Amino acid sequence: MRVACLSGGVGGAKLACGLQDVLAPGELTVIGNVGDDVEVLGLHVAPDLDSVLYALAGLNDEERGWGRAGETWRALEAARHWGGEGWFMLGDLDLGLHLVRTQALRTGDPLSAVTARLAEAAGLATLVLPATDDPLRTSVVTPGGTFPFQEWFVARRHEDEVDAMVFAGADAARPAPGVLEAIRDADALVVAPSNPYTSIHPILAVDGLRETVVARRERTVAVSPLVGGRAVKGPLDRMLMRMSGGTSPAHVARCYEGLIGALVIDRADAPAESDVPLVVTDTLMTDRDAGRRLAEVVLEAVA
Ligand code: FO1
Repeated sequence: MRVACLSGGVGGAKLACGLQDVLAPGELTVIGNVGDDVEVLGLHVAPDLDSVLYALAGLNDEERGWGRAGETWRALEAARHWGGEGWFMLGDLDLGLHLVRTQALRTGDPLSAVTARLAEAAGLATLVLPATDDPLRTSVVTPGGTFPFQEWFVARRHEDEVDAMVFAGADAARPAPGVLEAIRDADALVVAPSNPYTSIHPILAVDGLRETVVARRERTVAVSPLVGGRAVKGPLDRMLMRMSGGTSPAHVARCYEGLIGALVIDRADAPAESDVPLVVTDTLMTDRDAGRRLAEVVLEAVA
């Protein structure tokens, strides 16, 4: 069974792990958001792709949610000591990946080729594709101004309310090689329990992506990132309330209007009504087994 998964960072990475565990090697393709990418200390950091790579390879820090397990921070301490920027936490192990990626990008390799090499180095059979190789950067429009995504998320601790998102470069961004084919040819397309506004919409903003998903909507299932109307992590509940007027499954489904054939929701959010069929299960991925169980339910929903 061929499965494609649209994914942001932490929640997406967990479900991708579950899908990888229940599928045969090579059956899963993860298409990751690059709108959160940021240049720090001259290095190209791709947080969502890295969360997926690290989780699939079993290298991720489960408690923190991002970065690597067993991380140390000596290089960052040294950078701060010498007056370098220190607001974005880059660990020593993590930095190794950013060095390799940045060097390859500087020699002209596309992000998709570099990501494929990183996945291969991690021993993954799963294909990890950036949505686009072209520059696409998310900014967040707030009452206090418009901020680059990571400035809002990390430096300002996503405290500002959000009025809108801007995906700079989306007009010119073409899908990375293999992205449209993976979406079109998959037996099931899964939209991970990531923040629709910050993680999934920038993927869909890439040229041809949305249309390709619309064309196969019946075999596409999204997993709601809410449990009991609250975000498992991050600012999604506040964003939904302000931009969509509520945090029910119907409000989540509306973020994917015309794109999905079913929405998987947590038991804590049922009973509920929505324009798309709802599948009720436990969506909280507290450990790898829970991710595997959720993956099974998700795949059954499109069978
Ligand atoms: N999140 C934070 O809240 N603070 C950080 O300093 C931080 C550093 C960081 C470094 C590498 C990386 O891959 C992710 C990192 N994240 C950090 C997480 C990241 O900002 C978010 O997970 C995503 O961009 C949201 O999907």
